[in-house]
Amino acid sequence: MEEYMEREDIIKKLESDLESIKTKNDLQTIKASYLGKNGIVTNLSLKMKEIPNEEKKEYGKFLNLIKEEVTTKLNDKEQELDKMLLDMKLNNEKIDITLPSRRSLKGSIHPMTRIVEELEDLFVSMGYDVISGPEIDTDMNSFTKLNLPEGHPARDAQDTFYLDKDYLLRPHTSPAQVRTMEANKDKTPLRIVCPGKVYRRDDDATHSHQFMQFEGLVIGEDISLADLKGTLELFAKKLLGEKTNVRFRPSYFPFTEPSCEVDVTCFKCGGKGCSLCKQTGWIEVLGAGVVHPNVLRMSGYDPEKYTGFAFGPGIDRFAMFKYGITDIRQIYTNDIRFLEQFDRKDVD
Ligand code: 2U9
Repeated sequence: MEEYMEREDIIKKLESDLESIKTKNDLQTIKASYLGKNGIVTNLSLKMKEIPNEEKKEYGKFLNLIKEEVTTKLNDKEQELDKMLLDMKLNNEKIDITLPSRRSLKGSIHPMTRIVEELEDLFVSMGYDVISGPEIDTDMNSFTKLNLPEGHPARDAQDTFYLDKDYLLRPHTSPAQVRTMEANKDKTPLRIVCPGKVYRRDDDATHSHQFMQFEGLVIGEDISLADLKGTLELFAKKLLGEKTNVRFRPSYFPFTEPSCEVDVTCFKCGGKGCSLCKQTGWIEVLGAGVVHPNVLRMSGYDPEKYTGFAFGPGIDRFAMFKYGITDIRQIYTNDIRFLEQFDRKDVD
């Protein structure tokens, strides 16, 4: 009877101990004070040796009962605590599904990519292949094989980014065409266009270190200046509008002979004369010409059998004209407010 009273007291004390706890750590402390090394229940077990033999069985039953009761109460409290902590966590992480969602930023096609894709489609429809090449290339592919002899001003380190004496950041995409000619070994017709970034050392208000070119090269039998004229007229009308006129002025490039510079009707004033075209009605858009026999020979094409034409526009200004971009830096600085305008259908 005495033992049963003691059991009730222990359970009451345990209940009151458990009442105010808030954390699992508190629970661990209480568990240790009942079932741990010097705990209340553990000490009761140690008393067994003092109990007379005839009462040992009864005391054993009492010990089992109290251990079971204490363990159950501690486990119940643990479950209660787990539930409370989970409820608190869920409450803190509650999402109000009636709130409007945050706007997620959508990608858009960059204006330069649009121009490149439009030009690629046009030339692919005329039977050209689109090729590419490394932006770091050799002095040999970039100059020597294009008939630019040593000592030519364009080879000057003041105009070109040299990495060492043999390697440079390509100043035009022409070395990629040289590579394609050499890989094709005299096979014709060769019709290729090569869009890509090129690098020059001039950087005044109207030039940037890096710009985008879209060079083209055709090699075959009986390819003439007339083919070049027809191709570039089509190119200008498709890209800038059917009313666009084209004019050819004689010029000089080491890799083409004869060479010409090509003007188109001013895209701002339609040919009347304005500040953009300096009142001339024309805008220069590219250089072109008939491929020099030395260039054909150096990359494995027999100039006695084949002729070719090449052209090389910088295409940044086409994007500026098409999309009404007034500052060329906007093309390269990737300001999201600028770029997201090109998501709209009406820019096409
Ligand atoms: C090979 C042979 C010939 C590519 C050509 C031009 C004319 C030209 C520059 C002028 C100003 C581009 O924007 S710019 O810097 N280029 O005028 N480029 S013909 O001729 C080649 C290319 C590859 C094998």
